[in-house]
Formats: sequence, structure tokens, C-alpha cells
Amino acid sequence: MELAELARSAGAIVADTVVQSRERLDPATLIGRGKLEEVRQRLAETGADLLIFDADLTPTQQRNIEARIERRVVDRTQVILDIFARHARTREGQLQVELAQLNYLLPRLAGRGIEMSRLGGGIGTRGPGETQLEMDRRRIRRRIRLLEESLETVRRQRMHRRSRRATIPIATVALAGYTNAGKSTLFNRLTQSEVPTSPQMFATLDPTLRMLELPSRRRVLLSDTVGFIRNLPHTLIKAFRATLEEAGEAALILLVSDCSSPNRAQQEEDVRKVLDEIGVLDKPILHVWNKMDLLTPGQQSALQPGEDAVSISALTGAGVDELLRAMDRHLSVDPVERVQLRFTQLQGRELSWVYEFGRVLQREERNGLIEVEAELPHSLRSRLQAFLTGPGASRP
Ligand SMILES: Nc1nc2c(ncn2[C@@H]2O[C@H](COP(=O)(O)OP(=O)(O)OP(=O)(O)O)[C@@H](O)[C@H]2O)c(=O)[nH]1
Ligand SMILES: [Mg+2]
Repeated sequence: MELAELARSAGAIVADTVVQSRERLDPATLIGRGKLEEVRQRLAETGADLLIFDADLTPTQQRNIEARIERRVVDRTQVILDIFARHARTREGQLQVELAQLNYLLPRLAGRGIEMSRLGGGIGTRGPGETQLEMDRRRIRRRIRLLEESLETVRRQRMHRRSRRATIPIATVALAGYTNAGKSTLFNRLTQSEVPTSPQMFATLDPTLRMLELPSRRRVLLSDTVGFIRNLPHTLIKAFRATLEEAGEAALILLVSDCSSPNRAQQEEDVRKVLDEIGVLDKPILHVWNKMDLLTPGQQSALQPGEDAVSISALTGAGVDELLRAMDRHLSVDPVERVQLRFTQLQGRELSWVYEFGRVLQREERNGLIEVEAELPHSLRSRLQAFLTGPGASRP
């Protein structure tokens, strides 16, 4: 069960699982009175000290249940926040997690206030609990504003870096997919990097970019980033918007899924929902069916990838060459073209772009001029319009 995996990734040991299917949910405690009693007994028997709900609880529900079972109660969002907090490494990641945590906490504080003011003062008086709470709340709001400002700065820096990147035209390919699908494993294989990978969920929080060369010799930037999950808590989408926006700048999205998972279709759908929410569903998407090695030969041959999908194993490397070729095909927004160019000795910067982002087929030096035949992505060709010679030189 997914919640059990989440709990383990957050460092919990799962003692027991209780399932309730109920048409009508109890507004006060979500699950019914009888079920709650059963849960209370199971907690006592197993000695568990924490109850995790696979749903989002309102602050009031959380308090009511805690009062009834006399144990700490957390909901799914809180578990995910905990995992994120464990895995945030960079300053930006830590700011984003803290912001999400405080936004989660704020309305919950209000609920506690009622209790505290009851404890603290009589009818009609503002008890010390209430005053304390107001102070806490004000402090938290101040901290939230500060975090939002810091993140806005980070976001501007990121945009700035992106626009600097854009002056050197190079397409970004973004990895997206459910948590644990194998994005980082694939990233490492393609770019010979060592981003940490792990069977725990949400191993990656911080976006990473690396250069990658495709079979056409075209270079792209590959980005690895945070994984998605069913009902990704909204506070997290909001906090991680800057990170997720990387996908928005991509020329191509690789939607990685674990084809050995019985929930593959559902997970893919969930990822599409988040992509839709951050407004990038109109980008070209190449589906990558990963973990093919876990399928039986029969299951493998039943896979029919088609034009928009490739089946691979990031672990063994099977299918990866085909994936690279497919990436080249899907980057049709910036196709590679063969051109002839002429530079003077003073135009070394532009010439170096040709070497860096294209493939030089031939080079000759004549009367102090450098003549080059090369294959270039269309975007770079447009920028080097003034240097084109030979056929098609005046074509835009
Ligand atoms: N058998 C098999 N295991 C794989 C394959 N690709 C990845 N894994 C394993 O799946 C687990 C998750 O891989 P990651 O690369 O960390 O997954 P991710 O998508 O980056 O996950 P998050 O960063 O948590 O979103 C790791 O234990 C990997 O070793 C594969 O092709 N075959
Ligand atoms: Mg990862």
C-alpha cells in the first residue's frame, strides 16, 4: 500500500493497517465511532504510538481523533511534508519545505487555541493561551512572508539563469514522473552522474541539470526534479512551484513511469494532473516505461510502446539507445540542419558556439577567414544568420 511506503520513507515502522470503506464520512472524526474504537484497541495491542490517516484531516477532525484514541494523529500531507523535510538538501529546498509546513500548521494552530484559551481563562476574558496564540500566529505569518520573499528572490535568480541560458540556445529536457519511477536512475545513466537514488519515496527534491549529447550530436540540458504523487498536497505544489516550473521551460518532457507497478496507469494520470495544474501539459511528451527488467518476457512483448513511448530499463540500460533516438525525433521544435558559415578571427565567440552546440563537419582557413561546414540546431542557425554562406544563406 502506498501509505505504508510513505510512512516507511518518513522513518516510521508500520505496526498495523486498518481499512474502512464507508459511503458517508463522519464529519467529526472521518471514520465511524465503532471503527475508531477498533483502531484504539489495535493501537493498544501493537503498542504503536502514532496513527496515520491516508486522507487529509481537518484540524478539528485531527483533534477529535487524538482526544478519542489518546495518541498522536497525522494525515497523509503531514507524512509527505516530513519526507520532504528529511530530503531537502539545498537552501531552496529547505525554504520550500518550511513554507509548506508553516502553511499547514497555521490553521491547525487556530484549533488548538480554543483548547488553550479554555484552559487559560474564564468566560469573557482573553486567557493567556489566546494571547500566546496570537503571538505565535503573528510570528508564523511573519516567517511565512519572509520565506515567500526569499523564495521569490531564488525564483528571480532562477529566471535570470534561465534567460542567460537562453542566449546560448540549448533545449532543456525535463524528467517528470511519479516518485520512485526511476527518474534519477535514468538521469545518472544518461549523464554519467551520481544523483542519489533510493527505494524511498521523494529521494530527489532539488533540481539538477546536466548536459547530454543526443545521437544527432545536438546537446540538451537534462533536468531531474522532484517526483509526483497521487493528490500531491496543494501546499507543496505551491511551495515547489519554482522547482516545478523548470518543466515549464522544457522543450520536451520525459514522463517516466514504473511499468512493473500495478498502478502504472493511475500514476501516469496523476502525473498528468500535476503537469496540467502547473500549465505544461501542452509540451511534447515522450513516455518512458521504465523497469522493463522486472517484467516477464511475456509481459515485455505485450508492451506496445508506439510513437510516443519507449520501454527501457534504467538499471540495465536496455532500450536507452532507442530512448536517445526518440528524444532526437521528439525535439522537432529545434531540428538539426546542415549549414556553411564564415567567421573572421575576431568572431571566436560565435565560432565557439558552433563547436559547443553543433557538430563541425569540416573546417578550412583561407585569407584569415574560417569557413566551417556544420550541423546546427535550427535555433542556433537563426542566431548565426549573419555568418551563413552557401545555399539557403538568406533563408530565415
Ligand atoms: N529493477 C529496476 N529498478 C529500478 C530501475 N530504475 C530505477 N530502479 C530502482 O527504483 C528505485 C527508485 O529509483 P529513483 O531513480 O530514486 O527514482 P526517482 O523517480 O528518482 O524517485 P524520487 O526522486 O523519489 O521521485 C531505486 O531503488 C532504483 O534502484 C529499473 O529500470 N529497474
Ligand atoms: Mg529522484
